[in-house]
Amino acid sequence: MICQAGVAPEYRTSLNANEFGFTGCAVDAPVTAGLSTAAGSAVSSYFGQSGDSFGIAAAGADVWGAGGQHDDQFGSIYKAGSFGTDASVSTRVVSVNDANAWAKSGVMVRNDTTKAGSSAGYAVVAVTARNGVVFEWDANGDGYLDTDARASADIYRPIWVKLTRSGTAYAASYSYDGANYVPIGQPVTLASAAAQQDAGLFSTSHDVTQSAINQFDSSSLAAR
Ligand SMILES: [Ca+2]
Repeated sequence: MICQAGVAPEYRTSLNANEFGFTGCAVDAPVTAGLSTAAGSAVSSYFGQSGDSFGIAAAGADVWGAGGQHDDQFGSIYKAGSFGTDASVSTRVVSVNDANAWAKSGVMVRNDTTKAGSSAGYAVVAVTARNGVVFEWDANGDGYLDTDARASADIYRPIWVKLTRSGTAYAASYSYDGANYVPIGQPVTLASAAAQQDAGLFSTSHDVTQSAINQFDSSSLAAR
């Protein structure tokens, strides 16, 4: 079992987690040393790892806070303080299983991933369930994503997503092969971004009543 059943990390797989349904697992199910998990303000959030493959199931409303909406509910597996002023974080989103069209999984950067709804320096690049790929960022630094750029993509196949920081500029891109990346929108500047930030994977189901396991592999969470 994936979480607290005493199975060694190398046997924790997202497929096992799926089979066992995550029921009763702790929110802080362990991942390998050097990685952390954060539940954001998600209703439930469960994590699994096997090598560089990860699974996240997170029931949350969304990660979006514009137009009167204030949602920052997600699950994240991340590397604290790994993201400097010349860095990138990427992963291959193998599956986005959640039912809502705006369920999304991808990479997340912010000053402090544990501080949902308040930490600035915040941006994500994600594959959605049925709305292509998105680059969303917190333009005003209030800890909620409020601006986005979108691109159509074949979301029925695995897609790499990447967020790169060069000084104060953050650029998003996606790829089908992990080598040839296509930009999503233009580079942006994030208000109140710290010199060293947290970076990692995240998922939100866009539905507080349900979540599915979303799988990632080929992840690069270390500073470039
Ligand atoms: Ca904002």
